[in-house]
Amino acid sequence: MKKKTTIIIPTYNEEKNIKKILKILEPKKREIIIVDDNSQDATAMIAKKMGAHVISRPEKMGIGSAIRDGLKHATCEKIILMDADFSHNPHQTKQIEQELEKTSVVFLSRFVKGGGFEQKAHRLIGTKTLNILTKKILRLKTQDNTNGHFGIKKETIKKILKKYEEKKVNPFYTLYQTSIAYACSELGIKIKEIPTTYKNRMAGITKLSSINTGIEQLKMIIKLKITNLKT
Ligand SMILES: Nc1nc2c(ncn2[C@@H]2O[C@H](COP(=O)(O)OP(=O)(O)OP(=O)(O)O)[C@@H](O)[C@H]2O)c(=O)[nH]1
Ligand SMILES: [Mg+2]
Repeated sequence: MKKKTTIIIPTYNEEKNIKKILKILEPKKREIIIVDDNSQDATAMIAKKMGAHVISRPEKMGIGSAIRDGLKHATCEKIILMDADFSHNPHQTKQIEQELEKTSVVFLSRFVKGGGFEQKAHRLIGTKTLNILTKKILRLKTQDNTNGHFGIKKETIKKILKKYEEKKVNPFYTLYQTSIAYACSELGIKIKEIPTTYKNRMAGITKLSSINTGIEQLKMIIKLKITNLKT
């Protein structure tokens, strides 16, 4: 039977999480694309063994470009983007797929009723502040625009990427969900937000610097703000 969902996961040294998460995501039923940046551990090998499609890149090149490269290989009508470390709940996959039967874009939101953020206080404050700034400056209606866990129809993301290409703006940076939210808002594409709880990574260490991500995000929201996607 033809698979209906592609799940794209960027990875860098996630050998302690990858087997468990792929078991839940079921590569037999779904097209799973792992974009691995030359992990120094067994991440790529385990992912291949479990039936995922592994795109191996020569060095650590960042999440945004990993998602861009993963999307180039996605063949299914429904696309889900998420991390490998269980911060994003893999058990919500079926729910996202069901929502994508009815709507084009589904955001998993930590900041709507029923959502949660189980992390240290300083992370919560940093994430919330960045989210509030992002929402206010870009006049977004969605409550969570930086989680990185969402579902989107292939035709919708194609339309959005074409728009960014026309405007010569690269939408693929670390918190790239914001450029999707902004495009939806400007182009009148409805987003459904469903609650989720963001958890501490299950195993392994972080690969991102919060400060660099924050600075990049501030630069990007200014860049997006001056980009008119409506014409
Ligand atoms: N391909 C690729 N994947 C990356 C890169 N940096 C991080 N990742 C993956 O992107 C996802 C998010 O990175 P994390 O290190 O969990 O970042 P975070 O969620 O801010 O930090 P944690 O608190 O540790 O969860 C994980 O699946 C990482 O393995 C990269 O440069 N390239
Ligand atoms: Mg993480």
